[in-house]
Amino acid sequence: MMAVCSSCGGGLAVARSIGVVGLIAAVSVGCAGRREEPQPARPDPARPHPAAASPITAISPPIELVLISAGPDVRRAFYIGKFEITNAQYAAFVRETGYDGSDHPSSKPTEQFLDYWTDGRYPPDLRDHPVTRINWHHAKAFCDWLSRKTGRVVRLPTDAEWEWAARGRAGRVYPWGDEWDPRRCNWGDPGEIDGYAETAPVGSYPAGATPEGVHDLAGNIWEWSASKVLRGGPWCLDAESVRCEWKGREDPQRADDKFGFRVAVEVD
Ligand SMILES: [Ca+2]
Repeated sequence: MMAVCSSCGGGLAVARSIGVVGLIAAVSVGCAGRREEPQPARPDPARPHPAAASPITAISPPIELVLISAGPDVRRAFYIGKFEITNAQYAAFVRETGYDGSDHPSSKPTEQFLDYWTDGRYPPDLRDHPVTRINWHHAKAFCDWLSRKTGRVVRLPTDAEWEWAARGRAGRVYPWGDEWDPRRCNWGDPGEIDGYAETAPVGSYPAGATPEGVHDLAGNIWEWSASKVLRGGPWCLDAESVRCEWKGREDPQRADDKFGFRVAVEVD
């Protein structure tokens, strides 16, 4: 099925991860979806308490991590980024390596790669916004660099890991619980409710975090997973499309202004 982003007119195939065929998402910007009064985030008793995980301090700003336990489809505990990777963090990679967005040593840079930056610098007001205009290869290149730099295994979360982190054992519909709340994430509202017409600084919705403290798993940007599936729904789609079970499928070489990522780190 195809969801059309009204901000760009482009199509993005979206599928429910639980095999229901024929679901059609309302996708226009400003589509309110179901609006209900906010509910408090419910702790998931089957999940561990938030665990202190050592942040990755090899770059600035450091990358904060949250420990996620093993689960039915995730055999080993892992760390996941508390936030999406920001422009400032991605800039540390570009600055140190001179990376130009070439997918492979022999290829040309992707035309859209960081095209909102100027001379290798991000717009100052977007410092803490998620980096966008990166394709799957650009996200992986950052992870590979950080693995070499830290000696830890830094990679994109698998599709299963992402979903487990977002939904927990309770199988939450949204990271915070089962009830839609238009103020707990950056979705297709043009900013009247959620405050942002496009990307929001990471961590802008603490009430939308999971019980373990992982932020922005609904909305803000589509996040590349290791399996090249996009998760989380971006700033331009409706409530239905930022549910934890939704997936986006795109060309891994496309660097859209709604595509970014967060890291996973293997537990030693
Ligand atoms: Ca919004």
